[in-house]
Amino acid sequence: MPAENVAEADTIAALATPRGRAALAVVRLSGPQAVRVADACLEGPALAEADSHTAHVGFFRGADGEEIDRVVATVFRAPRSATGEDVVELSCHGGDFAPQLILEQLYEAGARPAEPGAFTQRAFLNGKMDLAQAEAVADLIDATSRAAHRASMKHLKGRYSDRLAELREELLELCAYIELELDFSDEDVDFADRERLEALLEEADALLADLIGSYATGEKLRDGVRVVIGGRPNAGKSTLLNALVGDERAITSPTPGTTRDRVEAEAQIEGVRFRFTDTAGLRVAEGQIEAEGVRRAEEAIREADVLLYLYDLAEGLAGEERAFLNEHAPTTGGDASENGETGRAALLVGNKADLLDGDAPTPPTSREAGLPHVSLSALEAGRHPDRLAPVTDFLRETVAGALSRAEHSPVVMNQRHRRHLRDARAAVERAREGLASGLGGDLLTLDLREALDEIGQITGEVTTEDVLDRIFSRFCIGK
Ligand SMILES: Nc1nc2c(ncn2[C@@H]2O[C@H](COP(=O)(O)OP(=O)(O)OP(=O)(O)O)[C@@H](O)[C@H]2O)c(=O)[nH]1
Ligand SMILES: [Mg+2]
Repeated sequence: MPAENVAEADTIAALATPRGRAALAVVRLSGPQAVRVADACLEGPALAEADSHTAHVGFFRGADGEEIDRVVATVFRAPRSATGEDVVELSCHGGDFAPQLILEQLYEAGARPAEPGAFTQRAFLNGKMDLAQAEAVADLIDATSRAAHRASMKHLKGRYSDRLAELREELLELCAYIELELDFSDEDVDFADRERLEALLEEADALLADLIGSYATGEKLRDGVRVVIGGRPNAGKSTLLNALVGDERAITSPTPGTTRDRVEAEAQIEGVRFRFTDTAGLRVAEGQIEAEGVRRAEEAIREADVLLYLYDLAEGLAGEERAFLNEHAPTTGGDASENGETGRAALLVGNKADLLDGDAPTPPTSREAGLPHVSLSALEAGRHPDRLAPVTDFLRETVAGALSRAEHSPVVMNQRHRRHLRDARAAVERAREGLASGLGGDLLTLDLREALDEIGQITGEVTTEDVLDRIFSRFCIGK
């Protein structure tokens, strides 16, 4: 079980804020000796007598008695602290020296450097949060968009854990029914109402499928939506990329074949992170480098969540482009079972609308080559971002389902969780089949116990030292 026995835990210290120039920095201490170690270095307050949740100003002194900094020490007594142990947080001045000198002195006085995630690990071991919530702390720190931040905050508050706990309860209840039936089998008492069992298993199966399916959403919230801009040379792909990210990231020129390699840039649209890739124009290449560029472009299109396929309105869409789109364009619900409402999508964008004098731009709802179709002028959109609306509205649309889902129910953002959920679901399905084919109760409970075990590994009810070490090593030091 747990990597660190709470009773034996020593006292750890680490810098909780980034190094470098800043107004303040925070050094954290946690463990049975936290107050003693801090007191040994402080002049002024006597933390040993301080109440929990109180702050004290004092001078922090080095080994030779030299004043290192004036600090505020905040005391949190076990178990009413973030880690469940005695915690002292020292707010000192930022910069490269004061926090480091303070840390070194704390190590001298008996604390030990904290491993990455050690504070959160202790919080988990002391029952302050479950494993899924502890992982949500790491996700929160890593969040690169408002949407990802919001989803991890939900996990941190325990909504996801509650859902898993309910499921676990139901499965436990099922197991209990069946085991009861086994115990009394001599007396021929049928405790387990088969229909109720079937219904419960079906419910568990659906819930697991739903959570597994949410991973496609979770991945997009966590890593951003991959949008690839494809099309023939000179269609205006690089111009569109620059307009979308509001920066001259890619070189544009009237010479076809300007972009040779992928160019990546990011933008946040309504709190969602979009990762745009501009690609080499698709055509029969004139040289080896361009051929490689075209190969990379095709690869990027295959991997994209969203394809923006650009063409020059004056030239129209060529027959071979239609054929290419037919074969390669991602379509909504490509992988229906796991992609759910966040399926891959493609938009056809007729570009250089400014050059078509008189002709009205294509209405946003029209379809072409089986795809939704809009038109715009990427060149003008670079100067007037509101003219990007036909494209940004579509991008927003592709994640609207994902976002509203994230608002209302838990979204799995973690690969480890997905693995356990899949294994749990496989076990539940085996149990369902077993039940249908009249399998014995003892074999049924084996499958159910396995499902329980898999779910328990997500929240940390069932875990091993290795697993914990791996999970917490992802964290930053001081967290
Ligand atoms: N008038 C007009 N010109 C545009 C528009 N979009 C792009 N262009 C011009 O078209 C030319 C090609 O644009 P790029 O963005 O370099 O085209 P590309 O698709 O990236 O081309 P490759 O990298 O060669 O594949 C440049 O001279 C752009 O200024 C537009 O909406 N209107
Ligand atoms: Mg280009």
